[in-house]
This record gives sequence, structure tokens and C-alpha cells, in this order.
Amino acid sequence: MATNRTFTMIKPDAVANGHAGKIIDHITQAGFKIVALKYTRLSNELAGNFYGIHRERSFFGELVDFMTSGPIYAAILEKDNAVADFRTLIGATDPQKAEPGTIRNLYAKSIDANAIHGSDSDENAEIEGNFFFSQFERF
Ligand code: 3AN
Repeated sequence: MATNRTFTMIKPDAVANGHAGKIIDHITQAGFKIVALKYTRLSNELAGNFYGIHRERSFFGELVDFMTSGPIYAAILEKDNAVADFRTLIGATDPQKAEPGTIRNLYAKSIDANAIHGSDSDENAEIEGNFFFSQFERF
């Protein structure tokens, strides 16, 4: 099912470095509307469930440790072609490979501490948005 929504998290590295405000501005200037927004911190259990698809990967433990290391912003965003356009806006997973001007190129330091998450499909955007927000927390 095609939708015009995606889900993002501004990760602990970007929040700790004071980049969250600039990143939110970058996102809204690119035409994304914020449908829901939450400042929170993941527990080990929640981070493990969110990244459950990566449970067998070598970096899973590192990923959970990193994602629970500090607060994050979670958000649902709306725009035409939201999933693909947002992936373009944030750049490649590895910031060394991210295009100039993308959020990861500007604000991320490494492949694990890579500043921001963006859903990779409409289906995952729906699942991930539902993971963080009830129907009463979105506009
Ligand atoms: P993306 O977030 O760009 O969709 P995924 O879904 O492949 O990337 O990976 C999920 C998260 O796992 C990434 N955002 C990154 O933080 C972490 N990750 C991916 N690959 C590695 C790796 N080789 N080493 C450490 N962390 C990784």
C-alpha cells in the first residue's frame, strides 16, 4: 500500500551533539510536515524489538547499546513520496558515503552513530510509527 508518511528517529549522537533543532529544521524546510513528535529514551527491550530484524547481525549488540545511550526524538512525517524522499534527504547509512548536503553527511560521524533513522518502506513506516505513537498522538 502506498502512503505519504514515513517514520524517523533523531539518534542519541545527534541529540547529544546539539544537532536536533537543526535537523528538525532541515526536515521541515525540505517540505516534510510533522504529524507526531516525541522526545524519549529507548529501553534495551524496546530497542531490541525495534531493531529485531537485525538480531542476528554482528552489530546488533552495539546498535542496541548505542540507541539506548541517550534520548532521541521520534517522529512521523508526511510528504508526497515520503519514504523515498526522506531516504534521499538523510543519505547513505555510512556517512562517509552520504551525498554532500544530506543529514548524515552534515551531522553523522560513523555507520553506527549515524544521526538519524528513516523507514525503508511504506510497510515499515507504518509499523515503526505504530511502535512509538498511539492514534491519539498524531495529527
Ligand atoms: P538504515 O538505517 O540506513 O536503513 P540499516 O537498516 O541497514 O540502515 O541498519 C540499521 C541501523 O544499524 C543503521 N542505522 C546503523 O545505525 C546500524 N548499522 C547498520 N550497519 C552497521 C554496521 N556495519 N556497523 C554498525 N552499525 C550498523
